[in-house]
Amino acid sequence: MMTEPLIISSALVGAELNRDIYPFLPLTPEEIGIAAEEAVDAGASIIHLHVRDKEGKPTQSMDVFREAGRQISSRCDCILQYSTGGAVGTPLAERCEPLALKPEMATLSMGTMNFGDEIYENSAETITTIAGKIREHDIMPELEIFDYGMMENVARFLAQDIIPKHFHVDFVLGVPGAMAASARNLVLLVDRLKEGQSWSVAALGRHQLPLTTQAITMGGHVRTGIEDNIYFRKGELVKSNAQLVARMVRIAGELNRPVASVDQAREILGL
Ligand code: KMH
Ligand code: ZN
Repeated sequence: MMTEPLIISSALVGAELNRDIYPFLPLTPEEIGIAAEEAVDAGASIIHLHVRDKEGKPTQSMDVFREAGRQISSRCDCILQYSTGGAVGTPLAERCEPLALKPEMATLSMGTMNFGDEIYENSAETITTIAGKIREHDIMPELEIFDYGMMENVARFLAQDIIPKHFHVDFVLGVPGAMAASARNLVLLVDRLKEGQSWSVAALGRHQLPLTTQAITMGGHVRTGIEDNIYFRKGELVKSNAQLVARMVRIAGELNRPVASVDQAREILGL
């Protein structure tokens, strides 16, 4: 409902950027820890995490996730949400590695899709394997929905008891080749949810600002961060993840939507 505190998730790193594209990208576990602390101080309660190896390339290595998680947790309390998506083409076994660390949350992409010129593979086998490990380690999944058809997969995998009954839904809109980041599409997707289902939106590039604002007014939650958008406004690069979080907090304030503390976020999500 409208007055439910707003959960802000901060997607700090992603798997698609590098320092040539975005010079302020946090890469080492320590840089990631500092970026997370700044984002949480600014109002984020979930940290959506990807990590990088020593060369700055995306990795799903459990060791690097462990160290990044340690760097974050030593600086601030927040809900750690580890990616199981990795980068396009990351082998399934590697995608699952961070789950053994039992973060409070982990992502679960609900279908195969075009990802620009590439294919982001999430076959039934992949979903079943990742969901199995999420269950084994008692982690709350965030279902990543990039396209409307993925909602059919949610229904199917729920009916087959493959995904847990308790989950959060994140609509990731605007990936080239998948569902466009339009106001109408967000309404369509939200209408497909069961009453009371928690959801958020992550929209790419210039769509991040209008769609997250729309989600605030619709009673949903938001994901912001440079994984999805590196421009604060046209021609001006984002300075830090915290800068994007702070703007969400300001907009929520103007719309009379309180921002959730980390404990409130845990309560809302039933963690
Ligand atoms: N990097 C994308 C191919 C997730 O974090 O779970 C997949 C992704 C989804 O970012
Ligand atoms: Zn991600």
